Amino acid sequence: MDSGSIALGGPRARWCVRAVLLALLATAPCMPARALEGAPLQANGASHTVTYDRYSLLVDGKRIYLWSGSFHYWRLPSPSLWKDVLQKMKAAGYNGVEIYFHWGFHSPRPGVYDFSGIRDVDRLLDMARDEGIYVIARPGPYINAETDGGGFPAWLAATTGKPRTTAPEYTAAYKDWLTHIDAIIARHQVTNGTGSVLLYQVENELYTENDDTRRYMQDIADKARADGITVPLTGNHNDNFLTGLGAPQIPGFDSYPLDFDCTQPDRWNKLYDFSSERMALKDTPLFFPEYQGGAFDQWGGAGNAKCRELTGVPFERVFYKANIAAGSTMQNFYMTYGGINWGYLASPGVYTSYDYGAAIEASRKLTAKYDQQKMLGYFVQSVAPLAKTERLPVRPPTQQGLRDDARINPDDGTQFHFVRHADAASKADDSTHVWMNLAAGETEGGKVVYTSVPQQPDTALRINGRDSKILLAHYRFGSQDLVYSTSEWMTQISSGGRDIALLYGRNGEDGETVLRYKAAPQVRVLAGQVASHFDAKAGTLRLNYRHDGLARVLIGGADGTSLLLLLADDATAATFWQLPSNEGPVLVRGPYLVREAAVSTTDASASLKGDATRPGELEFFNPGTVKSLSWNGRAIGTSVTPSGSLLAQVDGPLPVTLPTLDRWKTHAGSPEAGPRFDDHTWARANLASTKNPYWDGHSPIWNSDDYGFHHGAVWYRGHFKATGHETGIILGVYMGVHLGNHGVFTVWLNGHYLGSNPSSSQLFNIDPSWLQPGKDNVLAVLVDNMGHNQEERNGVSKEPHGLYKATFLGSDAAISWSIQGNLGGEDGVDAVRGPFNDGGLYGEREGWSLPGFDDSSWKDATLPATAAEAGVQWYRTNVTLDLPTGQDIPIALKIDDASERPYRALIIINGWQVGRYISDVGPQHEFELPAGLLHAHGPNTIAIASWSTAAGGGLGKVSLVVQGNVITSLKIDDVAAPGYRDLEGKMKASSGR
Ligand code: IPT
Repeated sequence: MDSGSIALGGPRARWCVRAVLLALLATAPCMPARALEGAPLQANGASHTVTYDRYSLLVDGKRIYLWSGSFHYWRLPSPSLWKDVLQKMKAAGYNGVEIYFHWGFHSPRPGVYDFSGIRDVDRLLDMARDEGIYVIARPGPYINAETDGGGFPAWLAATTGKPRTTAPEYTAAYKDWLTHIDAIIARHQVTNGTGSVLLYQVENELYTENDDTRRYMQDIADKARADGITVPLTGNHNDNFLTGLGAPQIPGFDSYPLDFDCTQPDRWNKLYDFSSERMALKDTPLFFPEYQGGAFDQWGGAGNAKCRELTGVPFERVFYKANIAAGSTMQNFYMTYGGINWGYLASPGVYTSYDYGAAIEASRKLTAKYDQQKMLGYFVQSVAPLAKTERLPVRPPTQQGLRDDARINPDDGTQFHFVRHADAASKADDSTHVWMNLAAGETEGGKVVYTSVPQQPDTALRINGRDSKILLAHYRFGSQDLVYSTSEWMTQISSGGRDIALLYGRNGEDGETVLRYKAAPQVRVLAGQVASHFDAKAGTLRLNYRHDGLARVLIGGADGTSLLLLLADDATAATFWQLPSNEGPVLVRGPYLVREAAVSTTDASASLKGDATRPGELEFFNPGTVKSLSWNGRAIGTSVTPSGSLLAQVDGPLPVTLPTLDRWKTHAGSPEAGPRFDDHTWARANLASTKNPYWDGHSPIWNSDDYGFHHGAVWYRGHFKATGHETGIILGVYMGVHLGNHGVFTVWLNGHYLGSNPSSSQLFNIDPSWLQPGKDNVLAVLVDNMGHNQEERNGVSKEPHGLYKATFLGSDAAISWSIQGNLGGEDGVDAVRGPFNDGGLYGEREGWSLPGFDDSSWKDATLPATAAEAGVQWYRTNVTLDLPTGQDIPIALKIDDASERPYRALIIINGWQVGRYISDVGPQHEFELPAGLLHAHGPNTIAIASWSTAAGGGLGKVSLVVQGNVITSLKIDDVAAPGYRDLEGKMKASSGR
């Protein structure tokens, strides 16, 4: 959301806490394995300070630029992969990760909390600490996030009082949640010296500011403090809760400038300049808790590729740089890795993939957006003066339509010029000169002396289309003094008088870099074409070149210092990796990903770990004394290059072919539709009252949430004594209305199909020959559940689900309803996979989805299949995989239909529901099977429930597809979960059989 300008009240006290609650540390895990880059964290458990002023956050008094991305562990149900995502983020220069903790994901019923297995957030926070990445903790209680109920546990729907207020029942419920989650967060705080939690967010985008919500916000803050949270409290409430009661210490602005319509990926909205917010903030940095990192997609939407295009590299360049230009030192991108809405995690409107068009794909593959993030991430981490800047008034660029927003570090004079089209969306190809005050402070007749940059005749700075460039000037690094560069700065590393700097630009565009030297330095061009010119009077060395591949210039100063300048084009810059090591940062070029670096000074070796997609070069830039390398634990041969680097070769992965899925077992899966089905163990839907404010008032209550059936499909069976005059029945069903409704319900009378309806209410005609006058007749209704609404306002997350209206035409026969959803309701049989995994289809209740279920009596089948009638049909197959070890091979299950057909399907891998497919809605066809749920070495069970809402449905072609293939150091453990035999007893007990 773009924010209007804000007015701030009285000054907020600068805040500083040294944690004294060392008692809390009793259960704290061991100390950080590696120090955080850019923050002097010691691996000794000593407490640290987290403070802030109007420029930036400070850890132990040292400024940091917080460059962070959102990641939801609950959308990646395989803990080994959490490490993968965190390592990938860290490798791209992120020093922060923003994490929503999902109340409903941990609490299947009141008073019960689960923090084990895929819910082990202690483990997650340990990983973040070990990877050296700060955490912005966001425990809600409300989180939104396009998840069921916006993260509220579904059981909250059966409580009184409006959520996100001080209503007593809600207050008691959320405080209990906070007690549990705060205890975990508290023991991972930077301030305790035991973890990397840096900030704690209070609530989420609460835009209703009144006396009650102020009290509510303050209650959450007080609760956090009482629970031992000592890091600064932050908010993302835009213009709300800025001062006074309930105001978090560091307010924040969420902004999605391109919003969420991915159907027109070329459409840009106006760029909102947050400079005025920056100026208005007197005591806090300009913080973006959520700046657009992609866009979620909706049922029937354009697909994630379009969302990635909409929010692609040009968007990142122009908008993220504009935020830096506005003076922000705290940016978090929502999302950096999106993941999947496995099970029933989605809120109404969004489908299984929550890829979000983010920098890292749901399959965990890196994208061009990631490369761009990396260039900026390294820049903000490596150029320390950026964390404290003021606006610098400058002369506008020579070319009209371009602007230069400049900033300066008031202490050391480092300048940053941000050059782009004034109309951010302009696609003009412009060339310009910018004006720089190169001798800071120097004036002529009282006027600032400006130099036109670039200085080389017949060259210019090019802004071709939706682009933006940050030009660095007056920057001292290592033993060097940069006057300016029209290439962009990616990073530098230094050691003992030797410096290496990496700069980049668009392929084919000119670059000019000027450095200061007292005496003529020795310039050796090692690669590429670079012209150099030393101006003895000015004491400057000017280099001119065109960005193309990688140029290398070695510059030896008369004083014995040396600088290796690496001048790359964008694509080449993306092949560089900077990693922290115990001996300071190292720079590596070549592989797909470098995850870890460690240096041993005793044997002058470096151990590198990472991923490669193919055989190729690995180059280690060595400012120190490293002489040998290992890659993923094995020594690799090296040669020394003229750049002084070590060059080696790394292997690529072995190719893989996946088995075809051509042998299926099948069984009909909707016996509830039949007249003789025995429903005596089902709950009678006869509650006389509900606390749900949205129930329309009539009794008895049929809302499935009131019976503890919160997720997935629900069956209703209604018995009635027919008069014989029933000519039709009007049925109404709640299915979640937010963002459009793609729910459906299917109806049978005495086993005869009456129809399906995708909207809330419909008249179904009754053929008199289907009735049994005077006898027991049965209506059967199967209802899909698209999830609980997010809680935008008025308690709408509590909107009921399931049947609400059933009225005969031609008869007033009374119907007595029974209801059956997921087995056990809130007391589900499978605590490991948890409350979002199972719905109420017959096969889900009978364990047909589980590995180890004996399907030998089922019929053989091949796919695609066409259903002769409406109903549910189950398919199962077993696939044994033996993928090459030491490789990470993301695999998806793909469903293809030649054309849209009336059916939807649940996709279940080894008992984990990882996909909801709707043939006639779309758009998703490929469903990630997260590694660890899918066993790379051993048997796998795939189960698919196909629900034809009319004849002519049926399950399409099903195949496994490879989404990527890397050789890797990542270790992926299978996620332990029960099979059929483990749950058989509990299932029988729960179903009353
Ligand atoms: C913002 C939410 O805070 C976040 O949880 C997520 O839902 C995001 O939107 C969209 O993906 S709310 C803002 C768009 C009003």
